[in-house]
Amino acid sequence: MSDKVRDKWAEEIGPEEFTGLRTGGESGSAAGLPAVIMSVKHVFGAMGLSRGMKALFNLNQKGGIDCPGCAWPDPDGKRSPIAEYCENGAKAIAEESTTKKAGPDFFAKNSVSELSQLSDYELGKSGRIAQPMFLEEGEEHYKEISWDDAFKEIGEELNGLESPDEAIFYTSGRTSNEAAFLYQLMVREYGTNNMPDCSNMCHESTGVALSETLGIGKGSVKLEDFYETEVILIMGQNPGTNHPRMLTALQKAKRNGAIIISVNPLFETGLKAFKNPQEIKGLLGMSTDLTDHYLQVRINGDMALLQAIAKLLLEEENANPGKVLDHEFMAENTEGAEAYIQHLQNLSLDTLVENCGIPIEQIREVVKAIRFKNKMIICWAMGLTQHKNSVDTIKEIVNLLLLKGSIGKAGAGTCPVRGHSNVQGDRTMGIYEKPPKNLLDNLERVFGISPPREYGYDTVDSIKAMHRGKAKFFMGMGGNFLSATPDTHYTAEALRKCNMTVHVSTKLNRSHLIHGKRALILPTLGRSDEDFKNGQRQFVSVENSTGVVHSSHGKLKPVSEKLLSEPEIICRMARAVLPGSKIHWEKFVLNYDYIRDAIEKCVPGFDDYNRRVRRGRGFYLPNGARQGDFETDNGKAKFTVSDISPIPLDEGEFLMMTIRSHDQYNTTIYGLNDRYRGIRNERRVVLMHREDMEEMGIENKAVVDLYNNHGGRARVAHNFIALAYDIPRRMVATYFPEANVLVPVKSTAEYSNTPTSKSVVISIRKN
Ligand SMILES: Nc1nc2c(c(=O)[nH]1)N[C@H]1C(S)=C(S)[C@@H](COP(=O)(O)OP(=O)(O)OC[C@H]3O[C@@H](n4cnc5c(=O)[nH]c(N)nc54)[C@H](O)[C@@H]3O)O[C@H]1N2
Ligand SMILES: Nc1nc2c(c(=O)[nH]1)N[C@H]1C(S)=C(S)[C@@H](COP(=O)(O)OP(=O)(O)OC[C@H]3O[C@@H](n4cnc5c(=O)[nH]c(N)nc54)[C@H](O)[C@@H]3O)O[C@H]1N2
Ligand code: SF4
Ligand SMILES: [Mo]
Repeated sequence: MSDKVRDKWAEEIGPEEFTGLRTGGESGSAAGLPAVIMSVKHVFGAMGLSRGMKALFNLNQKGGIDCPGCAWPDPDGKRSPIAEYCENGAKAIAEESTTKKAGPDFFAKNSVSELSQLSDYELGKSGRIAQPMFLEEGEEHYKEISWDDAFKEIGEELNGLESPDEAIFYTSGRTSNEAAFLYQLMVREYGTNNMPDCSNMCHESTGVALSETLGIGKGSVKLEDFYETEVILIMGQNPGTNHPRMLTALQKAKRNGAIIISVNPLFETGLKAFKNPQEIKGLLGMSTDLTDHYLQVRINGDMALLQAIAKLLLEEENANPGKVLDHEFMAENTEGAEAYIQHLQNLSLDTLVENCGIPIEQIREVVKAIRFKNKMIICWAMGLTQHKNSVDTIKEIVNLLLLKGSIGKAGAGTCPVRGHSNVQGDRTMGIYEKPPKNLLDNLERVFGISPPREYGYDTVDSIKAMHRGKAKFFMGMGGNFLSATPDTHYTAEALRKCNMTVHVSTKLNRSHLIHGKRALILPTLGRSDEDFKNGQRQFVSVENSTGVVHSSHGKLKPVSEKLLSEPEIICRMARAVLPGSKIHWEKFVLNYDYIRDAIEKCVPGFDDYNRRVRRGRGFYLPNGARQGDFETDNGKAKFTVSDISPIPLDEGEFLMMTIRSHDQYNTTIYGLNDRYRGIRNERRVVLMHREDMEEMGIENKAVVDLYNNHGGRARVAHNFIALAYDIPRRMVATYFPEANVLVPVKSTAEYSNTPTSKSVVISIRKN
C-alpha cells in the first residue's frame, strides 16, 4: 500500500498507534463500589461539583432528565431518590454535559486534517460544539456561520438537486419523539423516504422477525415481567456494560426464583455476578450470582443451540406428555406448529451440537432445568442481530417461546434490548425508509402534503448510493455515520463524493472530518440542556425498550447561547428548504405541545398525548403481542422453519465479532479501559484462543494485522495486539469502531440488510 493511501486511510480511522496495553485484574462481578467511583470521577471531572450533582439528582427521576445512555426502562413505581442510574448513564451524562466547549478559536487553531490525526477518544475531549460551523469548498478550516446562513446554504443545495431522492437524511437514536416526528415530516414534504437510521445496523433483524411472526416489531415484556418469570435466557448481550441497570432486574428475578441462562462466546462479567451499588451489601462487596447455566456458544451458533433445545424439549414432552409443551396455547393461538415439530424431528442432534459448540450434557442440563417451566423471557441484543441469518435466528427464539406458550402472559415474552435511548421511539415516529401506509395517509390528511410512497434507502443502500453518485447530499440528525457504518474506507469514499454533508451534533466526531465538498456542523442542545421557549421550559419525550413513552426535562444551563434545539433546527431548516410549505413550522417551536398534538393526529397509540406524557411514569403504547393478540394476517402467531447455515472458514480464516468495551458508547470513546474483561489502556486488541495462537506461532501480545478480501476489495486493519482469551476456537473479538474497516459493506443480513458486524471473516498475519 502506498504511503499516500495509508495517510488518507489514517484520517478516516484515526491513529493506529498503541496507547500502552495493561492486562489482568478481570472482575469476578459487575458494578459495586468501583462503578460508583467511576461514575463520580467522570461526572465531576467533566462538569464540576454543583452542575454534576444537579445532573445526577435529576437522572431518570420522574420530571427529570431521561438518561441519554441506553433504552433500558425505568421502574414504573418507586424510584431510588439518590441514584436511579448506572455507571454508564453517569458517563453518558458527563460526556454530554461537560462544560468544555469547542469554540471558533478551536476550529481556527486546528485544520480538518489536523483534527483527523486525533483519536476518537481525543476528539470527544474537545468539548461541546458551541456554534454552527461551515467548511467551504477547498478550505482547510471550519469557520463560524450564522444559523440563517447555514439554513440558506442547505436550502439552496437541496433545491438544486435533480430529485429529492438524491438526498439522504440519517437519524441516530438519541433524537426525541418530537424532533423525529418533525424531521420525517420535513423530509417527506421535501419528497423522499431516504431515511436510514442507526436501527438499520442494530435491531432491524429483530423488527423484521417479530413483525412477521408476532405482528409487532417490538418486544412484549414489561420490567415487572422479570419479577415473576421462571426462566430468563440472555443471548448475545452484555448487559453489565451496555444495559447495566438490567442487572438490578436480573438480581430481583433471581431472588424471586428465576433461572438465568446466558448464551455468549465470552464469559461476560456482568452476566456472572452483580454487586448492587444501591444496596449496602453490594457496596461492601457482597455479590449475587446471576447466571445458573453459562453456555459458551460459537459465534453465530445460536440457531443450532435453540433448535437443539427445542428438539430435546420435544423428547421431554414425549416422556412426560402434556407437561412440557403448551398444546392448548399452540392450538388456539399459533399456526405452523406441526411443520415445525416435524422439522425438529428431522434434524440431527449431533449436527446441531457440533454447530453451536456446546457439550450435549450441558444442553441437556438446561433442558432439564426448564422443561416444566412455562414462564420464560428471552432477551437478546447485537450478538444475535448482526449476522447473515439473524432474522431466522430470532424467529427461532419465537418458536421456542411459542412451544412453551411463553408469550402474551405475565412473566413471559420477547425482550429485544434496545440500544440508543430513543431508537424505538424514532421508529414509532416514522424514521424509517419503509414507512407504513397509514402514517403516510395521515400525513397527507393532516398536513395536506403528498409524501412519496416508494421506499427509500436504508443505511447500507445509502452508502452505496452515495458511492455511485446517485445521492449527493447527506444529513445526519445525530450519530457518527462514517465510524458506525461498515467498510470505513468505502463509506469515506462515499461521503467524500457528496456535494454537501450536514451534521446536527453535540460533540465533534470523525463524520465531521470526512466530509462532502462543503460541510456544516449544526450544534444542538442535548437531553440534559435546558430548553426555554417564550420563557417556558420545554420538555421532550422518548420511548424505552418496553414501549413506555415518558418525558425528559433538560435541567442544565447550555454551554453556549448559540445552540438550538433539534425541533427548532428542523423547523427553521424546513422554512429554508420548503419556502412554499403550508405547514405552520413556526408554531411548533412556540411550544412543543403543538408537536405532540400533531403526533397524536398521525401516530396510533398517542391519544391524549400531552396529558398522559405529563404523568410521571408516562404511558405504555399498545402492544398486541403482550396481550396475546397477534396482529398478523390471520391473527395467529407463526412458527417458522429455518435451517442452520454454518459460515465456512478456509484454512487460516477466523470469524470475528466486533464488540463494545466498557468505556465507550458506540463511537464515543469515554476511556481506554475494558475493566470487566481485564484489558486496560488499549483498544487495538484482538482476543484469540490460546491454541489458535500457538498453531499460528503468534505469541501472547504479539502485534498482528487483520485483513480480508471479501468481494475482491482488500481491507486491512493494521496494528492489533493479539491477546489470549477464553473464546471458542477459530473465533476472535475486536472492538467497534476500530475494526469496522474490515466489515464488508456487501455482507449484510438477509431480509434486514444489517451489516454482519458480528460475523466477519478475516485472516491474521504477524506484523
Ligand atoms: N455503555 C454502553 N452502553 C450501550 C452502548 C455502548 O456502546 N456503551 N451501545 C448501545 C447500543 S446502540 C446498543 S445496540 C446496545 C448493544 O448492546 P450489546 O448487544 O450488549 O453490545 P455488544 O458489545 O455489541 O455485544 C454483544 C454481546 O454479544 C456477544 N456475541 C457476539 N456474537 C455473538 C453470537 O454469535 N452469539 C451470541 N450468543 N453472542 C454473541 C458478545 O460477546 C457480547 O457479549 O448497547 C447500548 N448501550
Ligand atoms: N462493527 C460494528 N459496527 C456497529 C455496531 C457494532 O456492534 N459493530 N453497532 C451498530 C449499532 S447497534 C449502532 S446503534 C450504530 C450507532 O451509530 P450512531 O448512532 O450513528 O453512532 P453514535 O456513536 O451513537 O453517535 C455519536 C454521535 O452522536 C452525536 N450526539 C450525541 N448526542 C446527541 C444528541 O442529543 N443530538 C444530536 N443531534 N447528536 C447527538 C454526537 O455528536 C456523537 O459524536 O453503530 C453500529 N455500528
Ligand atoms: S441502564 Fe441505560 S438508561 Fe439506565 S442509567 Fe444505565 S445507561 Fe442510562
Ligand atoms: Mo444500537
